[in-house]
Amino acid sequence: MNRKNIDIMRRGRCLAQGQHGQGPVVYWMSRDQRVEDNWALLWAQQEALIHQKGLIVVFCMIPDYPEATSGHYSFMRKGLKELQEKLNQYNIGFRILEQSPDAVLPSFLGTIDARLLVCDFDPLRIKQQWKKMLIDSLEIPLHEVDTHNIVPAWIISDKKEYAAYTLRPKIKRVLDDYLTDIPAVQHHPFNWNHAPLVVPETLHKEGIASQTTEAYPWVQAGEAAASMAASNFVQQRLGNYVKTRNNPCIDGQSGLSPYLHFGQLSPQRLAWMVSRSDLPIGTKETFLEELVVRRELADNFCYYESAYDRFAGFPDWARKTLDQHRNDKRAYVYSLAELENGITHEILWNACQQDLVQSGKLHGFLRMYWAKKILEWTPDPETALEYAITLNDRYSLDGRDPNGYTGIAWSLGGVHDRAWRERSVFGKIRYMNEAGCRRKFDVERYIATVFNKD
Ligand code: FAD
Ligand code: FO1
Repeated sequence: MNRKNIDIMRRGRCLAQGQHGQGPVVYWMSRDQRVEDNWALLWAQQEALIHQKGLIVVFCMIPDYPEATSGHYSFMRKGLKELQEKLNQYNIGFRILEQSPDAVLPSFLGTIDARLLVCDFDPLRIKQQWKKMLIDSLEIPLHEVDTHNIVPAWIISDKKEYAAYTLRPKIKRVLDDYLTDIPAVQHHPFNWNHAPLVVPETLHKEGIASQTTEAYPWVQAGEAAASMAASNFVQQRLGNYVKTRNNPCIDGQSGLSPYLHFGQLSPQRLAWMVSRSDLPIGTKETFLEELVVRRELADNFCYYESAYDRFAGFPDWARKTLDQHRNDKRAYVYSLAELENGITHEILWNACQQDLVQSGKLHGFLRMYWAKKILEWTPDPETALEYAITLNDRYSLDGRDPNGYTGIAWSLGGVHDRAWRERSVFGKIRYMNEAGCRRKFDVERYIATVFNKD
């Protein structure tokens, strides 16, 4: 086995044994919607090459992904359309199946007598459930490849980590070994000699429709745009990241989270580009702390904590302190509709909400303040959690992601944080308010920018 094969092999695992079919290898793509820098596709291609089989990628498009809007689907579809064209150039088939994987994959795989099924890794409940059902119903082997984390989530830790300081040393120990360049996918020499693949109707319709109305003008969908945005960030803006990333009035963050969420950009490629750049080590480490440690900590939380989006998922100390302050009088209580419409008494919060709704993004620093106020202004922590997740998932282009559930659990429930000075409603959960924001950046300028966009 050569170095490339070994590198591919350590990114995945076998989820279910089975009887190999005679047909092509199938990669059921879900979280990692890209051709380049995709260990799951490389794994599937390696299997297909060894056994001289065709290779096909399948995406199961469900119409009702939780809290996803037409804008989110449009962004995703544009990326998939580009992906299909690219796969075609590599002689790799592509199919969109418009049902959930557990409902549609077994019969599809049976029809083509698939050799085996490869899937990408995702800690979220919906994906775990789909995989469980597939394990029960498939007769062919199912392999899973983590192409979202640099070190596969099940390798880096076998338990829920307490905080960044417990995961960081585990990552640091192996990062040099895993943070490699990623081999290129090859033109596939074996045909998938089945019915010709046509552009699925959904891609056609949405591709054309969404060209006229751009829901997110600040970010162009697709793998090529993602790669360009990553290069531009590393070459032109990463140098100022340490100084500017906490100021919402400055474009200091990378803005790459939508690409990472939809898998149009490989986190490993981005980390590799950053680590190889000539920038000062401190700058690189600050960015890699977010991209690698914090992001992989979020996957760790969602993977090992099945209640990642519920009060029960908060640590003991946080549940205890929130319970003790459950009956504290709230100075303001807002409904979901009032929050959604951004009509609270605090203009900064309303500006954040409007920013989120209008642009599909909210600056990382403001996300913490935004979520913590929801805890302060709702009747109980369970309601706060429900509202924060609903609004984040509904409006944020990068929502519906482990980073979102973990960021909200950090803000409302002390996950990966520690106890702070006790106060009303929050108990010992870290507090944030508008005055704190004023100390960090020009609040009036931010508010004016948001409301003048109308
Ligand atoms: P950059 O600062 O450029 O960071 C680069 C990448 O590092 C990010 O794209 C992300 O993948 C990772 N990263 C950065 N900060 C964090 C963090 N705190 N935790 C985990 N990974 C991080 N992130 C999402 O991707 N989707 C969400 O829905 C989401 N919701 C959040 C909600 C709340 C209440 C909080 C506090 C945080 C949330 N985050 C979420 C995490 C973080 O705020 C965003 O990842 C970041 O602001 C995205 O912008 P960027 O890509 O420009 O970040
Ligand atoms: N994944 C799928 O496999 N099929 C879908 O139809 C689908 C829709 C979708 C819509 C919005 C969105 O933000 C994500 C969506 N995803 C879908 C999942 C996504 O690929 C991610 O894997 C998870 O949301 C985060 O891990």
